[in-house]
Amino acid sequence: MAALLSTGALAAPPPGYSGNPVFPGWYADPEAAIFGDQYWIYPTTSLAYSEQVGFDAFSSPDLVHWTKHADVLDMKAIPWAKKALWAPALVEKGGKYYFFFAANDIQNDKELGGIGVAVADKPEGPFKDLLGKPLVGAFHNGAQPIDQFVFRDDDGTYYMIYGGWKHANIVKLKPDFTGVEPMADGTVFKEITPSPEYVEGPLMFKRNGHYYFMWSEGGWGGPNYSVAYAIGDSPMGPFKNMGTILKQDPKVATGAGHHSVFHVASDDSWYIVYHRHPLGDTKANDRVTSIDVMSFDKDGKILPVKITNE
Ligand code: FUB
Repeated sequence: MAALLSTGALAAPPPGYSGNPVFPGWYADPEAAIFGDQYWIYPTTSLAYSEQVGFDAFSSPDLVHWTKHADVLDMKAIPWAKKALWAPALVEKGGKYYFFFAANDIQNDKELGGIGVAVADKPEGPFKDLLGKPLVGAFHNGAQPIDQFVFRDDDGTYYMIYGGWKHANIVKLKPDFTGVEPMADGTVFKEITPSPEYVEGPLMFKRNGHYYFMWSEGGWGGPNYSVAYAIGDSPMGPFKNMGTILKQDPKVATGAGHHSVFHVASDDSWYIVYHRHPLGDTKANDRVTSIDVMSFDKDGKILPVKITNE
């Protein structure tokens, strides 16, 4: 998602700002966005593929009190989708809200599927499919078309970074989000897998002129799922691997990963929003959404995140 950077209107939440998980229910792959004076989280409804047929969203003025918006994008509004709606990415552009999602299982079921985009007039929807077909509907460079993240660079170019199955690609989006177009070097699907450990869940932001590329690694659904990052001077890399910054704490929760980030511009505070498994619960889809503080050292390195129940 590209909307993680606030315009400065929001104040940072007070210390001890929340309680983890931040809202009840099995919700994974949380997308963090700031629209106007509200924080938003758009998660995957974490159920079996056949039951992942819609998305709820949550809004908050303060990262403490959350309002649920049920069914903001329903599978009925996506003619080509049959199941497995995954991993939202949200962008506001020109007064419209764009909801990128993945649908169906092209890997196992060999059916039409992949990354789609829906549009609405409000952050709470209702969102409707924009294209009538996937935006990216096939494997390229070995990357499964899931887990898309939309990054807006300073020049106004929108890139989509995506990929499961241990490969990550970057594509340049057309300005109206109806497709992809070649990048400066003529490439359409450029592989930027940052590490042999990369699994899925990419995210990018820019800070002090550097591009931070984050991702999830470790076993899917397992206790060692974690988040690592790299830094580069361009969205296309090359990237220097900086290591793991979010992982399980056997006293708090396991399988912490597939995250996104809130940046509160008014005081330059950062929060990581991620899913994790409750202690003692080993079911892969039993995932809850949590928020913790993310901070940087003086050289711009991300410090290891302390996961909490606060
Ligand atoms: O929620 C479905 C899948 O689980 C996502 O696509 C992956 O990133 C993993 O979190």
